[in-house]
Amino acid sequence: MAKLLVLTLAGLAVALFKGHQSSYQTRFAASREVTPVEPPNCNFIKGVENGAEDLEILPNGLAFLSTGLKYPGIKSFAPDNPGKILLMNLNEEDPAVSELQIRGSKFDLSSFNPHGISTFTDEDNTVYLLVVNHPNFKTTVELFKFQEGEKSLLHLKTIRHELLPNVNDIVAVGPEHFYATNDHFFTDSYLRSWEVYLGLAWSYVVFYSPDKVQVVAEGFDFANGISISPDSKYVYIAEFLAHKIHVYEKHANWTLTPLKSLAFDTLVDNLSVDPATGDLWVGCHPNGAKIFSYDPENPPGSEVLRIQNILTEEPKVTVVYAENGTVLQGSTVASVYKGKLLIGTVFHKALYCEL
Ligand SMILES: *[C@@H]1O[C@H](CO)[C@@H](O)[C@H](O)[C@H]1NC(C)=O
Ligand SMILES: *[C@@H]1O[C@H](CO)[C@@H](O)[C@H](O)[C@H]1NC(C)=O
Ligand SMILES: CC(=O)N[C@H]1CO[C@H](CO)[C@@H](O)[C@@H]1O
Repeated sequence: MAKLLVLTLAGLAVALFKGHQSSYQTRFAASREVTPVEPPNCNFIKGVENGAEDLEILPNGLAFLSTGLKYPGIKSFAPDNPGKILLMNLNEEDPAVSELQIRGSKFDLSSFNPHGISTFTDEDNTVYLLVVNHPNFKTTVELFKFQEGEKSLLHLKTIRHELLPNVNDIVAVGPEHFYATNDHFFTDSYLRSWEVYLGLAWSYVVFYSPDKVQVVAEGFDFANGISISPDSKYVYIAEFLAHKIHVYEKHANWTLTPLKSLAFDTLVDNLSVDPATGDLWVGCHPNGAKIFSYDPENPPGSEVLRIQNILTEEPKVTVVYAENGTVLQGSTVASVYKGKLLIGTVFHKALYCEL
């Protein structure tokens, strides 16, 4: 009897392990091959060597890039250097990046670990940059005012809240109003960084304003990128390990209701919306397992998708860029400006392509 019990338990353990293994294979797209797709003219952006996890292009062609992310369990080529915010003017012939100086006596530059970024431009054309920061593996959202003439960011405020424990990405809808994805995994707890393998779907989305903070969507297997439609009516959320993009309707009271979801064969990271067309541009990880266990001999690939007509019955999905990591490792974000495509990565380089 005891023997039978042991055998049953062993069987159960094997079944659980197999089940877990196959869910791991699927969630992390561990064995997917990449068929290369390359736009005709792509060049590395000089000066980006330690990732450009997030980027945002203003309607006037100025692009902000967050660089130097240290994410628990993920490769960094410069683990001791603080992160930076870079600026690039896409109207220039051969645009170069320059570092934005950060001003403000209360801001600690040495622990700056920027992650998702988002801008908000008010009626007076003042540009605010909101940056998810992880000083000492905690989460804050930093509010800066962009001072274009001085090429600097003036630090105005640090936002912390118990409903913002491990933020990945944000999308600003006002200088101090934003939606944020809490991915659940960004902490200094070593154990927590392994929970990503369990598929707990404990990740959620929060609306933040100075008066009210509330959970507006939950139950995600790693909520990652978040963005908003040009008419501000819809919020798009990338569910990284479930390979889905969810479309939510946004209400006047800031709550969200689910409208539809699209499934993909790749890990969807950050989303950007082309203000001119409403198309979604998605930075993806075709084989996510390689992101979480970095091997320079077999690096993670990159993939960029364009989604047209997402609200219709038949959205059109195009692979615009795909590469096995020989050129570009671990793409996270893509955005377009006047026929040019900018692609950022977690810890590697950034590409600038003609479409
Ligand atoms: C927010 O607005 C939506 C749509 O009008 C409504 O269904 C919902 O009950 C409202 N929620 C709250 C908490 O007021
Ligand atoms: C990646 O693709 C390049 C060019 O297509 C090829 O030479 C290389 O062997 C591939 N690497 C891997 C790891 O598949
Ligand atoms: C290029 C781009 O738009 N990236 C987006 C990544 O996600 C953050 C948070 O939603 C956006 O603010 C960025 O704009």
